[in-house]
Amino acid sequence: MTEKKLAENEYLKRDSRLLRGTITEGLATQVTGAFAAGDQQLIKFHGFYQQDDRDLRRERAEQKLEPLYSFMLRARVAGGVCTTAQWLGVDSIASELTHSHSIRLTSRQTFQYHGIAKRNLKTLIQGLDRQALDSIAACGDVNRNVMCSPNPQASILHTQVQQWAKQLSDELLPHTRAYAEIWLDGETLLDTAAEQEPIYGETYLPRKFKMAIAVPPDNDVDVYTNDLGLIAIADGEQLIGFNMLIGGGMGCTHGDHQTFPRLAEPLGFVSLADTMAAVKAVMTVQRDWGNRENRRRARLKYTVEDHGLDKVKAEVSRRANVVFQPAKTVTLTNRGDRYGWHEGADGLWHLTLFIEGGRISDQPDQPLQTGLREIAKCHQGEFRLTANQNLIVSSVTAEDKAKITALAEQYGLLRQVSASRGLGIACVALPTCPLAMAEAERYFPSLLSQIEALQQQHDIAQQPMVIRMTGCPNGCARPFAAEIGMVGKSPGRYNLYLGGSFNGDRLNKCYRENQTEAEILSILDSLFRDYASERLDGEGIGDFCVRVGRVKAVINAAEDFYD
Ligand code: SRM
Ligand code: SF4
Repeated sequence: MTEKKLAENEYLKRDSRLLRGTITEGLATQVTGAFAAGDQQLIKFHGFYQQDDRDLRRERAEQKLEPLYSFMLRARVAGGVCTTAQWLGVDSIASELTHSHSIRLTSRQTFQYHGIAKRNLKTLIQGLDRQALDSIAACGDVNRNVMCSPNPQASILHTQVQQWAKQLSDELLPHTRAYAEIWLDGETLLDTAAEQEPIYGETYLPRKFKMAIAVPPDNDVDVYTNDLGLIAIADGEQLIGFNMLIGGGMGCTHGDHQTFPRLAEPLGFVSLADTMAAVKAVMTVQRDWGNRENRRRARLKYTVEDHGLDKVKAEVSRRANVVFQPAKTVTLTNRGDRYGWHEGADGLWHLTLFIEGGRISDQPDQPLQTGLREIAKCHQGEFRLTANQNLIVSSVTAEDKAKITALAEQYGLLRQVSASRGLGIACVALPTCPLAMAEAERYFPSLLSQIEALQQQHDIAQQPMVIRMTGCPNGCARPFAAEIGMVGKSPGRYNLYLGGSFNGDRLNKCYRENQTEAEILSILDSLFRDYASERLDGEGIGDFCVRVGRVKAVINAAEDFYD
């Protein structure tokens, strides 16, 4: 029998000596700002990507210069919790060691730096290490940053769930010492043959793996879009277990109907005692059954589609020695973050700030980065990053509240935004993302202003709408789980998706392809007009689109998303 040809990355991982490759040699080479092609894949497991400024590509090529290479590094911050002391370190690293000088909060509760020169990578990673932060497994074919509902004001349960996010993150880390060796001057293992990766094995997972924990009634982490979602189940204020869901993901490729976004489906309820074993079993089933030939079909969502949920569930039960109970009844109603001050169940106060596009930099009208730095200097608590690219100044005592409010006002951090803008997310896209087909972060705010004007015109400005934009169909701002999604097709053109549910439990569907700004606004104008006059009491715009037949409901993604 001839051996199946695996995806190129499989051989790279196998031959990398547990993620070492020739990264050390590449780091020492000064003739290029880049790493060797194979290492460019391996560095992702260490938390960073090679990029170049796409705005400058043509100019550099005309000057016969190599692209202006730099690196994007993503940290791992389980559940998004970072002390203010850590933040000060994170902030000074941005100023000293990146060209962008900014910090970018991501849609998975962590932060990224853009514009790091190769020569600064090691210093930067060591700087993070001094803050007890790292970037290992922030990217690559491993379990990524574990998300959890960050709103500590809502209930005591959040503390318990946060501990679970941390525990899952720690337990599922790769065991390779490559990160410590290369970046932290750890002792070099001469005989790497003896080194083991107990969960992952030498070829790690077939693809990235994502996990999130939601605390009902909030679905602020978009739990259904993860490979593995956990919904916290409590008895009173005590966490007793989770409804476990598997097989979610957003990424797809325009024109390739073998790929599609999908929402996670329930396996059932697991007690706390069984949770870790069940999570590990899901990961090892995906490790062993996932598609290693075609990376476009390699996520757990396709393993579930191809083998069937029942078969995957039976194998997970067998490996974990867990019997899933029927999923408990829960209702998720909220999306997004609750801006402003809120008192927590523990009597402490939490201030949620709107950070447009997650970008933390100083702008003339809003010195955001300086403002957060000043708050971090005088507040001994935490900053919590949200899955909507926002930030919570967390655990403030009643006595300190006035001081924090004054600073937030002084630096223009208390920006009031419309209900829809407050729910909006856009991915990074241009100029750094190599996969972007159109703008997102840089363009979304101005498009939203025009959408807000239409909402006002039709007297529906108070109606919260989940509107999201990405520069390509990889789905980094989870656009297919929005009520209105816009996905880049080419410069200035987007596919428009309608009909997702407000709480994120139904995908949207393509309404029109390849639309210009004028075309999008014209469609929304007529949609908003109809919605204003025909909507039912409490009906969201996504549900409306489905009820009046603008789009068909997507019930089964594999069958309905493209039909
Ligand atoms: Fe993403 C690739 C940015 C969340 C699906 N994503 C990328 C890269 C690294 C481009 C690349 O491969 O070279 C982007 C870097 C842009 C830049 O310049 O910074 C990128 N993704 C982001 C972030 C920063 C978007 C943001 O604006 O916040 C998010 C970082 C999350 C984090 O902290 O870990 C981000 N990416 C997501 C999400 C949302 C989520 O996870 O909740 C998704 C959809 C969910 C999913 O995974 O299905 C997502 N990113 C992708 C994909 C498609 C994966 C797939 O299964 O097809 C790619 C491309 C790939 O992996 O080949 C991708
Ligand atoms: Fe880049 Fe596409 Fe992700 Fe946006 S959705 S950051 S354009 S990969």
